[in-house]
Amino acid sequence: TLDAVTFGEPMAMFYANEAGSLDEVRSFTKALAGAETNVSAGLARLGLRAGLVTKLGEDTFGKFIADSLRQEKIDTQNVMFTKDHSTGMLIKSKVTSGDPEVEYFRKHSAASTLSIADFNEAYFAGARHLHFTGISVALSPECRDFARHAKQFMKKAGKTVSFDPNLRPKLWPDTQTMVEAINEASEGCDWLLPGIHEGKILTGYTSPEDIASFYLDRGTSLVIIKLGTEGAYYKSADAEGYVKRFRVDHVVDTVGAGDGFAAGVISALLEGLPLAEAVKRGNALGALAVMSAGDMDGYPTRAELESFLLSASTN
Ligand code: KDG
Repeated sequence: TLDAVTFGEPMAMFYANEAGSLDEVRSFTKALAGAETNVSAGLARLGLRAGLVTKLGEDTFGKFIADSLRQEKIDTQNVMFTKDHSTGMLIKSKVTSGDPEVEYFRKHSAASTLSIADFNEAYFAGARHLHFTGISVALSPECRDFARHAKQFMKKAGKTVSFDPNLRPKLWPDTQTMVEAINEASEGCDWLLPGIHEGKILTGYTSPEDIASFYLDRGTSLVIIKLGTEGAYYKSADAEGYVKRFRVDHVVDTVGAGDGFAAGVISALLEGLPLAEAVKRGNALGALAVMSAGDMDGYPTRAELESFLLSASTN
């Protein structure tokens, strides 16, 4: 059995080795990316059994991804291949502050063809928990149906479900379509993990308290809002609070922090840790993630997490 299953689009990523606009950069490093992939890698490094469900093209990037997933000890038994579509990829710029520029090459990718016909009940039934994100919902109508089906299947089976909105406006025709689809996807999920900026776009409210209440009123049992340098805020029916971020002296790259946060929170909640401790672990993985260039390079093993928690400062 698996501790957690997720589905989505792993991608080959090329991140710039030098600052500058993407068309001018000449040297890139190849790495594994994709929000759900990052979360499963984060869970696997902490020793949890995590499975990723996806479709890859029968091409070089597909092979690279399949090999990388195995190296990360992510379960690949439900990774499928197709001849008819290519594996997605992206390029990412290097910045000295703020978020990098990202360009996708993923239209009609193999992963975007994941459909209900591919849904493997036995595989999902073998997992304790489902995590998914708004990126999978954005990829295609087939993926959106797959997401709805997976969520309903896991809920019926009495499992927990977590959802990270992961708003990617570039993947949507317009804001209203995005907001409606993401709010629909969040319905019925147990744990919701939006960033504060995403929460504002999705609910129209500005404070973490109001954003959390919006979703609690609609049936979510726990909302955890990522506040960047302010840490995170959590709210459930009977508890709420702020948890401070860890101090980071030098931010190298912010991408992958939210996925690290999700892996930290999910692993801790599955282990039965108290809410505030789970959020703290999320903050720890987020902090470790921003200190390196790849999405997941900074995600810790269990031992690295423990030593970080002993030495890190929240001042
Ligand atoms: O969350 C990190 C992702 O943004 C990155 O790995 C690429 O999956 C990706 C996406 O669709 O933006």
